[in-house]
Amino acid sequence: MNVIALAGGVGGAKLADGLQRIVGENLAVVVNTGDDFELHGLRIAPDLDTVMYTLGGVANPETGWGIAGDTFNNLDMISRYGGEDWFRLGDRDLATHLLRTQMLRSGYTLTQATQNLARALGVRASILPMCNEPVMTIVITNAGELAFQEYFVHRRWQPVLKAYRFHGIDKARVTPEITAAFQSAHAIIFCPSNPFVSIEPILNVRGMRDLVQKTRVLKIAVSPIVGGEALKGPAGKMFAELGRAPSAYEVAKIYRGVIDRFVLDRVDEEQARAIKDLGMRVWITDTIMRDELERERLAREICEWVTK
Ligand code: FO1
Repeated sequence: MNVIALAGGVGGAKLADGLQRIVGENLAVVVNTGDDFELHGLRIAPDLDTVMYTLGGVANPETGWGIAGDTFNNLDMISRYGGEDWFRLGDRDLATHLLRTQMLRSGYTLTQATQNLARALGVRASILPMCNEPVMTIVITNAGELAFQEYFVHRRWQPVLKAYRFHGIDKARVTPEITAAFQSAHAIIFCPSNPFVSIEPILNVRGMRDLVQKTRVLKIAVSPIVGGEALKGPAGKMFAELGRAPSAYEVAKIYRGVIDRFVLDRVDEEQARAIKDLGMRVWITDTIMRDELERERLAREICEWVTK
Protein backbone atom coordinates (compact mmCIF):
# COMPACT_ATOMS: atom_id res chain seq x y z
CA MET A 1 0.00 0.00 0.00
CA ASN A 2 1.37 3.47 -0.96
CA VAL A 3 0.86 5.95 1.86
CA ILE A 4 1.36 9.71 1.97
CA ALA A 5 1.84 11.22 5.43
CA LEU A 6 1.65 14.96 6.12
CA ALA A 7 3.83 15.74 9.11
CA GLY A 8 5.46 18.49 11.15
CA GLY A 9 7.58 18.07 14.24
CA VAL A 10 8.03 15.39 16.87
CA GLY A 11 4.48 13.91 17.03
CA GLY A 12 4.20 13.66 13.26
CA ALA A 13 7.65 12.08 12.98
CA LYS A 14 6.65 9.30 15.41
CA LEU A 15 3.66 8.21 13.34
CA ALA A 16 5.71 8.53 10.14
CA ASP A 17 8.22 6.17 11.77
CA GLY A 18 5.42 3.71 12.55
CA LEU A 19 4.15 3.95 8.96
CA GLN A 20 7.67 3.33 7.59
CA ARG A 21 7.79 0.14 9.70
CA ILE A 22 4.59 -1.00 7.95
CA VAL A 23 4.99 0.11 4.31
CA GLY A 24 8.74 0.87 4.06
CA GLU A 25 9.70 2.63 0.82
CA ASN A 26 5.99 2.90 -0.12
CA LEU A 27 5.75 5.79 2.35
CA ALA A 28 6.19 9.41 1.28
CA VAL A 29 6.28 11.97 4.10
CA VAL A 30 5.40 15.53 3.08
CA VAL A 31 7.05 17.71 5.73
CA ASN A 32 6.43 21.27 6.90
CA THR A 33 9.29 23.69 6.18
CA GLY A 34 7.72 26.79 7.77
CA ASP A 35 9.92 26.26 10.86
CA ASP A 36 13.08 26.61 8.74
CA PHE A 37 15.45 29.51 9.34
CA GLU A 38 19.03 30.74 8.91
CA LEU A 39 21.45 30.51 11.85
CA HIS A 40 25.25 30.99 11.73
CA GLY A 41 24.81 31.34 7.95
CA LEU A 42 23.37 27.81 7.77
CA ARG A 43 19.94 26.68 6.59
CA ILE A 44 18.25 24.90 9.49
CA ALA A 45 15.19 22.72 8.75
CA PRO A 46 13.97 21.37 12.12
CA ASP A 47 10.95 19.39 10.94
CA LEU A 48 12.80 17.82 7.99
CA ASP A 49 15.63 16.84 10.37
CA THR A 50 13.27 15.51 13.06
CA VAL A 51 11.52 13.29 10.50
CA MET A 52 14.83 12.21 8.93
CA TYR A 53 16.55 11.39 12.23
CA THR A 54 13.45 9.56 13.52
CA LEU A 55 13.03 7.46 10.36
CA GLY A 56 16.80 6.91 10.28
CA GLY A 57 16.66 5.55 13.84
CA VAL A 58 19.16 8.14 15.18
CA ALA A 59 16.84 10.68 16.84
CA ASN A 60 17.33 11.66 20.48
CA PRO A 61 14.62 9.61 22.24
CA GLU A 62 14.21 12.08 25.14
CA THR A 63 13.60 15.23 23.10
CA GLY A 64 12.42 13.74 19.80
CA TRP A 65 14.69 16.17 17.94
CA GLY A 66 18.47 16.23 17.36
CA ILE A 67 20.72 13.14 17.31
CA ALA A 68 20.96 10.58 20.14
CA GLY A 69 24.19 10.87 22.10
CA ASP A 70 25.21 14.05 20.31
CA THR A 71 27.83 16.34 21.89
CA PHE A 72 27.78 20.15 22.01
CA ASN A 73 31.44 21.14 21.84
CA ASN A 74 30.86 23.47 18.91
CA LEU A 75 27.96 25.12 20.72
CA ASP A 76 30.11 25.59 23.86
CA MET A 77 32.70 27.40 21.76
CA ILE A 78 30.02 29.53 20.04
CA SER A 79 28.80 30.41 23.54
CA ARG A 80 32.35 31.31 24.61
CA TYR A 81 32.58 33.71 21.65
CA GLY A 82 29.24 35.25 22.66
CA GLY A 83 27.51 33.84 19.58
CA GLU A 84 23.86 32.75 19.42
CA ASP A 85 23.60 29.64 21.58
CA TRP A 86 19.83 29.52 22.34
CA PHE A 87 19.19 27.01 19.53
CA ARG A 88 21.02 23.86 20.64
CA LEU A 89 22.77 22.47 17.57
CA GLY A 90 24.70 19.28 18.35
CA ASP A 91 28.07 18.47 16.74
CA ARG A 92 26.68 15.62 14.64
CA ASP A 93 23.52 17.63 13.88
CA LEU A 94 25.78 20.41 12.57
CA ALA A 95 26.98 18.14 9.74
CA THR A 96 23.40 18.03 8.42
CA HIS A 97 23.14 21.82 8.30
CA LEU A 98 26.63 22.24 6.79
CA LEU A 99 26.01 19.74 3.96
CA ARG A 100 22.44 20.89 3.31
CA THR A 101 23.59 24.50 3.07
CA GLN A 102 26.45 23.47 0.77
CA MET A 103 24.11 21.44 -1.51
CA LEU A 104 21.57 24.30 -1.69
CA ARG A 105 24.36 26.74 -2.58
CA SER A 106 25.58 24.42 -5.37
CA GLY A 107 22.10 24.29 -6.94
CA TYR A 108 20.44 21.21 -5.44
CA THR A 109 16.76 21.73 -4.54
CA LEU A 110 15.77 21.29 -0.88
CA THR A 111 14.06 18.07 -1.98
CA GLN A 112 17.24 16.70 -3.59
CA ALA A 113 19.41 17.76 -0.64
CA THR A 114 16.98 16.09 1.78
CA GLN A 115 16.89 12.87 -0.27
CA ASN A 116 20.71 12.72 -0.39
CA LEU A 117 20.99 13.08 3.39
CA ALA A 118 18.07 10.71 4.17
CA ARG A 119 19.37 8.02 1.84
CA ALA A 120 22.78 8.16 3.57
CA LEU A 121 21.00 7.52 6.91
CA GLY A 122 19.26 4.46 5.46
CA VAL A 123 15.78 6.02 5.48
CA ARG A 124 13.54 3.88 3.19
CA ALA A 125 10.59 6.28 2.96
CA SER A 126 10.74 9.39 0.76
CA ILE A 127 11.05 12.56 2.82
CA LEU A 128 9.57 15.37 0.72
CA PRO A 129 9.75 19.03 1.82
CA MET A 130 6.33 20.67 1.25
CA CYS A 131 8.04 22.95 -1.33
CA ASN A 132 11.55 23.95 -2.46
CA GLU A 133 10.99 27.69 -1.98
CA PRO A 134 11.76 29.26 1.44
CA VAL A 135 8.65 29.75 3.63
CA MET A 136 8.83 31.25 7.13
CA THR A 137 6.06 30.94 9.68
CA ILE A 138 5.77 34.30 11.47
CA VAL A 139 3.78 34.42 14.70
CA ILE A 140 2.17 37.71 15.70
CA THR A 141 2.32 37.94 19.50
CA ASN A 142 2.06 40.45 22.35
CA ALA A 143 5.88 40.65 22.06
CA GLY A 144 5.63 41.58 18.37
CA GLU A 145 6.16 39.54 15.20
CA LEU A 146 8.50 36.60 15.76
CA ALA A 147 10.04 33.95 13.49
CA PHE A 148 8.77 30.56 14.58
CA GLN A 149 11.95 29.25 16.26
CA GLU A 150 12.45 32.56 18.05
CA TYR A 151 8.91 32.13 19.46
CA PHE A 152 9.02 28.37 19.98
CA VAL A 153 12.57 27.84 21.29
CA HIS A 154 14.14 31.15 22.28
CA ARG A 155 11.02 32.45 24.05
CA ARG A 156 9.74 28.96 24.92
CA TRP A 157 6.33 29.72 23.30
CA GLN A 158 5.43 31.99 26.23
CA PRO A 159 4.47 35.13 24.21
CA VAL A 160 0.69 35.38 23.74
CA LEU A 161 -0.24 34.33 20.21
CA LYS A 162 -2.65 36.58 18.28
CA ALA A 163 -2.21 35.32 14.71
CA TYR A 164 0.32 33.74 12.36
CA ARG A 165 1.23 33.90 8.68
CA PHE A 166 3.45 32.02 6.26
CA HIS A 167 5.93 34.49 4.74
CA GLY A 168 6.83 33.45 1.17
CA ILE A 169 3.93 30.96 0.81
CA ASP A 170 2.65 32.77 -2.31
CA LYS A 171 5.84 31.74 -4.16
CA ALA A 172 5.70 28.16 -2.86
CA ARG A 173 4.80 25.43 -5.37
CA VAL A 174 4.05 21.71 -5.06
CA THR A 175 7.16 19.79 -6.21
CA PRO A 176 7.15 17.17 -9.01
CA GLU A 177 8.15 14.57 -6.41
CA ILE A 178 5.02 15.32 -4.34
CA THR A 179 2.77 15.25 -7.42
CA ALA A 180 4.21 11.85 -8.38
CA ALA A 181 3.68 10.51 -4.85
CA PHE A 182 0.02 11.59 -4.87
CA GLN A 183 -0.55 9.88 -8.22
CA SER A 184 0.28 6.47 -6.77
CA ALA A 185 -1.11 7.01 -3.25
CA HIS A 186 -3.68 4.66 -1.69
CA ALA A 187 -4.19 6.72 1.48
CA ILE A 188 -3.27 10.12 2.94
CA ILE A 189 -2.55 10.33 6.67
CA PHE A 190 -2.60 13.68 8.52
CA CYS A 191 -0.10 12.95 11.32
CA PRO A 192 -0.65 14.19 14.90
CA SER A 193 1.11 17.51 14.30
CA ASN A 194 0.09 21.06 15.15
CA PRO A 195 -2.81 21.85 12.77
CA PHE A 196 -1.93 25.55 12.68
CA VAL A 197 1.85 25.69 12.19
CA SER A 198 2.63 22.20 10.87
CA ILE A 199 -0.27 20.97 8.71
CA GLU A 200 -1.75 24.29 7.53
CA PRO A 201 1.52 25.51 5.91
CA ILE A 202 1.66 22.26 3.91
CA LEU A 203 -1.95 22.67 2.70
CA ASN A 204 -1.34 26.33 1.82
CA VAL A 205 1.41 25.56 -0.69
CA ARG A 206 -0.17 26.50 -4.03
CA GLY A 207 -1.59 23.40 -5.64
CA MET A 208 -1.52 21.23 -2.51
CA ARG A 209 -5.20 21.52 -1.54
CA ASP A 210 -6.25 20.73 -5.13
CA LEU A 211 -3.91 17.74 -5.15
CA VAL A 212 -5.38 16.47 -1.86
CA GLN A 213 -8.96 17.00 -3.05
CA LYS A 214 -8.31 15.46 -6.51
CA THR A 215 -6.65 12.37 -5.04
CA ARG A 216 -9.69 10.11 -4.58
CA VAL A 217 -8.31 8.06 -1.68
CA LEU A 218 -9.17 7.97 2.03
CA LYS A 219 -7.82 10.86 4.10
CA ILE A 220 -7.37 10.10 7.77
CA ALA A 221 -6.28 12.53 10.50
CA VAL A 222 -4.87 11.54 13.91
CA SER A 223 -5.66 14.08 16.60
CA PRO A 224 -2.61 15.86 18.09
CA ILE A 225 -4.76 16.90 21.04
CA VAL A 226 -5.46 14.19 23.61
CA GLY A 227 -7.48 14.87 26.74
CA GLY A 228 -7.55 18.59 26.06
CA GLU A 229 -3.76 18.98 26.28
CA ALA A 230 -1.16 18.91 23.50
CA LEU A 231 1.28 16.08 24.06
CA LYS A 232 4.22 18.10 22.72
CA GLY A 233 4.78 21.77 22.13
CA PRO A 234 2.46 24.75 22.18
CA ALA A 235 -0.63 23.32 20.42
CA GLY A 236 -2.93 23.46 23.47
CA LYS A 237 -1.77 26.98 24.39
CA MET A 238 -2.09 28.10 20.76
CA PHE A 239 -5.63 26.75 20.52
CA ALA A 240 -6.64 28.72 23.61
CA GLU A 241 -4.93 31.93 22.40
CA LEU A 242 -6.55 31.57 18.97
CA GLY A 243 -9.91 31.32 20.72
CA ARG A 244 -10.43 27.60 20.06
CA ALA A 245 -11.05 24.96 22.76
CA PRO A 246 -7.97 22.66 22.85
CA SER A 247 -9.92 19.52 21.94
CA ALA A 248 -9.94 16.70 19.41
CA TYR A 249 -13.34 17.97 18.26
CA GLU A 250 -11.83 21.37 17.39
CA VAL A 251 -9.11 19.61 15.35
CA ALA A 252 -11.79 17.63 13.51
CA LYS A 253 -13.61 20.91 12.78
CA ILE A 254 -10.41 22.42 11.34
CA TYR A 255 -9.99 19.44 8.97
CA ARG A 256 -13.69 19.25 8.07
CA GLY A 257 -14.17 18.98 4.31
CA VAL A 258 -10.58 17.80 3.78
CA ILE A 259 -10.52 14.48 5.64
CA ASP A 260 -12.88 11.49 5.60
CA ARG A 261 -11.95 9.82 8.88
CA PHE A 262 -10.59 10.77 12.30
CA VAL A 263 -8.51 8.79 14.82
CA LEU A 264 -9.48 9.69 18.38
CA ASP A 265 -7.76 8.68 21.61
CA ARG A 266 -9.75 6.60 24.09
CA VAL A 267 -9.67 9.42 26.68
CA ASP A 268 -11.69 11.58 24.26
CA GLU A 269 -14.29 8.87 23.47
CA GLU A 270 -17.16 11.12 24.55
CA GLN A 271 -16.38 13.44 21.60
CA ALA A 272 -16.90 10.68 19.02
CA ARG A 273 -20.59 11.47 18.44
CA ALA A 274 -19.97 15.19 17.81
CA ILE A 275 -17.10 14.37 15.43
CA LYS A 276 -19.26 11.85 13.52
CA ASP A 277 -21.87 14.61 13.19
CA LEU A 278 -19.20 16.58 11.28
CA GLY A 279 -19.54 13.88 8.62
CA MET A 280 -16.48 11.77 9.28
CA ARG A 281 -16.02 8.20 10.52
CA VAL A 282 -14.19 7.88 13.84
CA TRP A 283 -11.70 5.24 15.01
CA ILE A 284 -11.09 5.13 18.76
CA THR A 285 -7.78 3.70 19.97
CA ASP A 286 -4.63 4.46 21.98
CA THR A 287 -2.94 7.25 20.01
CA ILE A 288 -0.11 8.03 22.45
CA MET A 289 3.10 6.57 21.01
CA ARG A 290 5.45 5.94 23.95
CA ASP A 291 7.83 3.64 22.06
CA GLU A 292 8.56 2.12 18.64
CA LEU A 293 6.13 -0.75 19.24
CA GLU A 294 3.24 1.66 19.87
CA ARG A 295 4.19 3.69 16.77
CA GLU A 296 4.03 0.54 14.68
CA ARG A 297 0.80 -0.67 16.29
CA LEU A 298 -0.99 2.65 15.67
CA ALA A 299 0.31 2.78 12.07
CA ARG A 300 -0.84 -0.83 11.49
CA GLU A 301 -4.32 -0.12 12.84
CA ILE A 302 -4.65 2.93 10.56
CA CYS A 303 -3.42 1.03 7.47
CA GLU A 304 -5.85 -1.83 8.23
CA TRP A 305 -8.72 0.63 8.79
CA VAL A 306 -8.04 2.09 5.32
CA THR A 307 -8.91 -1.26 3.75
CA LYS A 308 -12.29 -1.41 5.56
N1 FO1 B 1 13.72 22.61 20.35
C1 FO1 B 1 13.93 23.20 21.56
O1 FO1 B 1 12.97 23.32 22.34
N2 FO1 B 1 15.17 23.67 21.93
C2 FO1 B 1 16.24 23.60 21.13
O2 FO1 B 1 17.33 24.04 21.48
C3 FO1 B 1 16.06 22.95 19.84
C4 FO1 B 1 17.14 22.77 18.96
C5 FO1 B 1 16.92 22.07 17.76
C6 FO1 B 1 17.99 21.81 16.89
C7 FO1 B 1 17.78 21.13 15.69
C8 FO1 B 1 16.50 20.69 15.36
O3 FO1 B 1 16.29 20.02 14.21
C9 FO1 B 1 15.40 20.92 16.21
C10 FO1 B 1 15.62 21.61 17.42
N3 FO1 B 1 14.56 21.85 18.31
C11 FO1 B 1 14.77 22.47 19.51
C12 FO1 B 1 13.20 21.37 18.01
C13 FO1 B 1 12.47 22.29 17.05
O4 FO1 B 1 12.55 23.62 17.40
C14 FO1 B 1 11.00 21.83 17.03
O5 FO1 B 1 10.96 20.45 17.12
C15 FO1 B 1 10.24 22.11 15.77
O6 FO1 B 1 10.50 23.32 15.23
C16 FO1 B 1 8.76 21.94 16.12
O7 FO1 B 1 8.10 21.49 15.01
